[in-house]
Amino acid sequence: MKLSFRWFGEDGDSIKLEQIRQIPGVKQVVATLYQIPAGKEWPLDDILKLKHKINRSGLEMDVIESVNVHEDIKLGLPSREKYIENYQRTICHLAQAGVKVICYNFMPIFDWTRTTLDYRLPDGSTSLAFDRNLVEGNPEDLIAKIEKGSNGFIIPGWEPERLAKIRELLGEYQGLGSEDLASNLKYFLQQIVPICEEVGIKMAIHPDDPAQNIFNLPRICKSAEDLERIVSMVDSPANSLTVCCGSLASNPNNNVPQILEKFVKKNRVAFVHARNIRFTSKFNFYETSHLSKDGELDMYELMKILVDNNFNGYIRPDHGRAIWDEKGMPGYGLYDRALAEEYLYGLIEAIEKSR
Ligand SMILES: [Mn+2]
Repeated sequence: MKLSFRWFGEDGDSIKLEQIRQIPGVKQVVATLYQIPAGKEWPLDDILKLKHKINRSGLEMDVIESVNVHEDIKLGLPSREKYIENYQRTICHLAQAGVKVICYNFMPIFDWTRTTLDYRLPDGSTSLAFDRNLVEGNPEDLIAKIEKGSNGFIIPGWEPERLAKIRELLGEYQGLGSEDLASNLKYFLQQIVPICEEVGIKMAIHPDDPAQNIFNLPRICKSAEDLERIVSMVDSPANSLTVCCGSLASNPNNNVPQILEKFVKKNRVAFVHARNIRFTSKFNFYETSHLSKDGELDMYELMKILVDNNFNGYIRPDHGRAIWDEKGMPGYGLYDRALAEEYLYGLIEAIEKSR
């Protein structure tokens, strides 16, 4: 199992590669070229430049998160063909640069959704939080709130060009049901998985975050049944999952350890996101430190499933709290995620040595 750390690049992140290198046990950077809009091909040169920069810092770039999927692919429009071709070429370029896993998601319009970016915890730290009431009304209220609370960073998934198109996109999704969305995902996977097999890349779909419906949009990746349907769409290890423990936990009906174990045993987990949350009511929650005692998830139980099943994929801490006065991108500061890495490292070492 390889510990990794998400990094948004020199222009998009306040954290330096040199700092990531000093986190004990971390060798892998989960990288991106997030200035490239969804649907565009990622040029090989840009990918190689990014890779070499990471390598020069003594780190490796096996995982990309995310290569975003153009909305026309999710909507199943005829124009999807050219975006799928671009995606196919991007896959080939990433493979040429030695990338092994591509994390992506198939959520309509919105990437991860929180309603508060600075929820205050009893210890004075802040974290991301979610209130269902705010995702049932007008999305523009939420967008304004998110833009105000992002510390001047462009939050991946909430890029200005995407937000500007929201009203238009909401209209386009009118009448598209979850069965339609699922068949559009299947079509997409059928076009790309054979290429992934050829070049040695695993696609790893990230669950809907939160794993609940929002703004009446279809969501098809939020339960064990959904994940089962997705891995069956194209039966290949190249059609794999990112098991984001915190996302799946945000639906109280999900049994996260059971889901993790089921798909690890099937060899369909390429990437794991570790994160913990605490419910404030049935569907509302805030993010906590990674510790088992702070949240709903028993992190020891999750790591034990991975170690016991000889999981040899990639894992990273997901969002962290803002602590020690750090002014970072909400959810993606250095300090709390570095603490989380050491916690995960400690759990894994202890489980391995007690076997
Ligand atoms: Mn995640």
